[in-house]
Amino acid sequence: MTTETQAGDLTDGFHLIIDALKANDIDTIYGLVGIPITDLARLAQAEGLSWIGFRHEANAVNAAAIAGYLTKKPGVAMTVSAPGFLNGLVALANATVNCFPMIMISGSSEREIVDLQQGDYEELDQLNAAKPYVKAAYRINHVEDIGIGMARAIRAAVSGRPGGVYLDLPAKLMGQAMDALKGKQSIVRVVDAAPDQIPSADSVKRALDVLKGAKRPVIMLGKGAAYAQVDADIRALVEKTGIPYLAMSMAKGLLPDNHPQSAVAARSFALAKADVVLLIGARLNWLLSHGKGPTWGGTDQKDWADKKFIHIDISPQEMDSNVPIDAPLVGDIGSCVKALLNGLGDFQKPSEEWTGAIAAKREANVAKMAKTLEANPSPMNFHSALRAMRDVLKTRPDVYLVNEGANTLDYARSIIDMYEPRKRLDSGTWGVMGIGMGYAIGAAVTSGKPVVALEGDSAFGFSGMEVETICRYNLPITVVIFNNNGVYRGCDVNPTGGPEVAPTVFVKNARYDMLMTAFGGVGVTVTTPDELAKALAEGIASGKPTLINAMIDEKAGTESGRISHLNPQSAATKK
Ligand code: ADP
Ligand code: TZD
Repeated sequence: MTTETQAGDLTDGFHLIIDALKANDIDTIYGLVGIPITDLARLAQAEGLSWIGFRHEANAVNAAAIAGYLTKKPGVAMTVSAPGFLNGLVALANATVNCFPMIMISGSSEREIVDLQQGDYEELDQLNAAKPYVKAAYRINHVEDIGIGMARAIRAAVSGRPGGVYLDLPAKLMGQAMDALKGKQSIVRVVDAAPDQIPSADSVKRALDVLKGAKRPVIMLGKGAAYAQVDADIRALVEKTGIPYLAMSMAKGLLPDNHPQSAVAARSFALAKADVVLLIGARLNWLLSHGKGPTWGGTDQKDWADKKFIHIDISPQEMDSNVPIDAPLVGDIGSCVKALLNGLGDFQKPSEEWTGAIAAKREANVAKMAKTLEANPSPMNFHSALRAMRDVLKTRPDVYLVNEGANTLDYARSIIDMYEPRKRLDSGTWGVMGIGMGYAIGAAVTSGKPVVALEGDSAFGFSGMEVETICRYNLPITVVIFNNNGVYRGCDVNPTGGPEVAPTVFVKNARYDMLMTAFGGVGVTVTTPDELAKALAEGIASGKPTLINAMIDEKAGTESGRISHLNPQSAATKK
C-alpha cells in the first residue's frame, strides 16, 4: 500500500515503526491491542505484517520469545501501557533467562505526567520497571529516532547472548510527523545483527588438549547448541570424536534420541563417572546440579569432584560460574565447533571400556523402563499415557512438542524421544508454568507445522484461554491435557475435614475438551491409551485445533515431579 514518497509528503511515528520492522524482515507481531497501540496494530496488518492477537499479554510475549528461539530473528510482541506491559514482563524476563531473542514493544503514557506521578491513564515508569529483567531497555522519544532505536533493539536482542529487549514507545511518538523522504532515510536495516564471535587460537588449543587427554569424556548439548542452528557440525563433532553425548531438554533431537552415542538413558552414570565434560551451550545451573555434588560424583553438595570442564559459550561471564572451567571456549557455537573439528587431527576415540559401560547402563535402564511402560493400569497413569503418545509421535518427527507441568514435564522428557532439532519446547531454565499456548502458537505460526502441546492440568490453566486464539487463526495445534484433578496430583485432602478443598486440588473430572468445542475446535475426553493414541493421531493429521482431555489416575505422580527435593523442609523436628 505504500506509494512513492514525494517532496513535501509527511510521514508519522505509526508508519515509521512499521517501516522499521519491515526493513528488518520482521513479518509478525504477537500482541494485544488497546490505547495507544490499536491503530499501530491496524496499520501493521494493512502494511502486510501478520498481527496475531492474544487474550493475555504473557501468552503473546511467550509466542514472540519462542519465535525468536526458532528463527534467530527477534520475535516481536506488542502491548498497551502499565498493566499490559506488566502482564507481558514476566514472559519477557523468561525470554531473557532462557536466552531467547525478542523485543517487547509497549505503548506508554505521557512522560511529563508519569514522571511527576500525576496519575495518567495507565501510568507507570515502564522503562525503569523493565530494566532489571531484560538484556536491554530503550525508549524512543522522537520520530526521527525510530529507525536507529529499532536497530538498537534488534541488535541487542540477537547479538552475543540473545535475550529479551524492552522498547518503550510513548503514545505521543506515534502521532509525531516528519518529512516523508527524511523519514525513509532514517530507517536502518541492521547489517550482520549477530556477528560471528571467533574463539581465540589459544583457547581452541587448550580445549583440544583437554579433550585429547580425556579417558571418560562426555559431551553435553544445551539449548544454546540447538539455537545456533549448526546441526551438521555438531553431529560431525560428536561422531568424529565418538564421545558419548547427553542432551538437555530442549537440545533433545539435535541428534536423534536413538543415536548410538546417546547416553541419555545412562545420564546419572555418565555424569558421575566422566573425567572430562564438553559443555556446548548449556549452563551449569540447577538443571545440571551446578556442576558439583553427588550428581557429578562429588561426595557432598559443594564437592567439585575431580572433573575437567571444557565450556563453549558466547558469554565470557558464564565461565567459572559454579565450578572452575579448565578450558573456556568463548565464541559463537558455530565458530567454536568448527575450530574444534579443524583441530581434531587423528583423534583417539574413547575406549571401548568407557563407551561399552555407558551402553550397558543404557540398555539396562531402557529395559527397566520398558517394563513400567508396558503396564496397562486403569485408570491410566503418566507412563501408559506417554507410551501411547510416544508411539504416535515417533511416526511424526516433524511435529513440535510443547511441554509443561511437573510430572507431565519430567516423564515426557524422558519417555518421548525427539528426532529433529528444535522440536521440543518446554518450561526451560525457570521451570515456569504458562508457556504452553504461547509457545504452541508461536511455533505453529512461524513453522506452519503441526504442534502438540502436552500440558499438566494445572500448567494448562495459565494460558488456557488462548484456545480461542488457536481456533480464531485455525492453527494446527493439538493440546493434550493430563487431567489428574490437581496440581501434581488430585487426591490431597484438607486435614481439618472442612469443606474447603486442599491447596493442590481442582474440580474433579473437569471437561477441558469443552473449552475447545466452545470456540469451534475439536474436543475429546479419553480414558485409555488406545483412545489417546487415536485422538492424537487424528488431531495431528487433521490439522484442526484439537483438545484431548486425557484422564489420568489422580493418585499417579509425585509432588513437584522430579524436583521434590527442592521443596523446603523444616529444620525443626516435630515433638
Ligand atoms: P540448557 O537449559 O539447555 O542447559 P542454557 O539455557 O542453560 O541451556 O544455556 C544456553 C547457553 O547457550 C547460554 O549460556 C547462552 O549464552 C549460550 N548461547 C546461546 N546462543 C549461543 C551461540 N550462538 N553461541 C554460543 N553460545 C550461545
Ligand atoms: N507458577 C509458575 C508461574 N510457575 C511454576 N513453576 C509454579 C507456579 C509452580 N508449579 C510447578 O513448578 S509445576 C506446577 C506448578 C503450579 C503445576 C503442576 O501440576 P500439573 O502437572 O497439573 O501441571 P502434573 O503433571 O499433574 O504434575
